[in-house]
Amino acid sequence: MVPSKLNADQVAQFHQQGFLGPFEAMSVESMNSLRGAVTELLQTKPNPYPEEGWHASLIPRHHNRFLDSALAYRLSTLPEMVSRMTSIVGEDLLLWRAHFFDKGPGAKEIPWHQDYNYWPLEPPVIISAWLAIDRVTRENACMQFIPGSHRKLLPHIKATPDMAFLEMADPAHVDTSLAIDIELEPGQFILFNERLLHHSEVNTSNLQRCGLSIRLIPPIVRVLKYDSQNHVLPIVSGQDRMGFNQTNVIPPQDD
Ligand SMILES: O=C(O)CCC(=O)C(=O)O
Repeated sequence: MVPSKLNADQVAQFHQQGFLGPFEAMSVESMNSLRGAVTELLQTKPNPYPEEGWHASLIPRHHNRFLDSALAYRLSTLPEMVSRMTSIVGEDLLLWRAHFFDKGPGAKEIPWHQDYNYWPLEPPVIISAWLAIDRVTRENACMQFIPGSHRKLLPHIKATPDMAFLEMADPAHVDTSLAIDIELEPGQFILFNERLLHHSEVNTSNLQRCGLSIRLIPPIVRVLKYDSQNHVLPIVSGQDRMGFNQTNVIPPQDD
């Protein structure tokens, strides 16, 4: 089956709100059947093990596992997701990063932030998808968005120690009364812009809350700082006509 594209109205809606979705990348049953394998993966160390400490929230076991795991590569490149992402940033796309945000009971709050603030990309053009591994609801700290907030860049300041990140959007500029909950079933995903304000609460439930954030860039974007010695960007759609980034990689294969 040919994977779905977005129509012009949907692309316009994405530009207006800074996000779009949810959409289904795989059925609830299919995602549930992979849950055990994801848990096992997140317990293994990637090899080589990247240096730590360059970003407080990025646990190496959760970061860029598409480089060493066929399962993570598959989840990061699901056709129904990548195809819709091409509708927003064009047919040629590289997989820059993928990170499992695996929030267990008691996991810290992720502060309000715009991803743009943190990223070593020039120009900072990117499309993100957040793919639900678990059922994510308000109860287990689903992501929250502020629609339309991508139209303004906000100052980011040092985060308070109770937060999962080192920097956060200055609370004086964030109107949390506008926040909406992004509740998703396993296998659903939401697309969002690199400037959209987003956040998630402390997970006060006894439920795990895992999602995979997938970041694709068009090849006109240059990565200014790689995440680890083995960080390479697989071409996941079209071709790389620029050659700015390291793309020469054979993705991990299922046995
Ligand atoms: O999973 C979360 O709660 C936050 C994820 C996030 O900040 C992101 O995907 O950019």
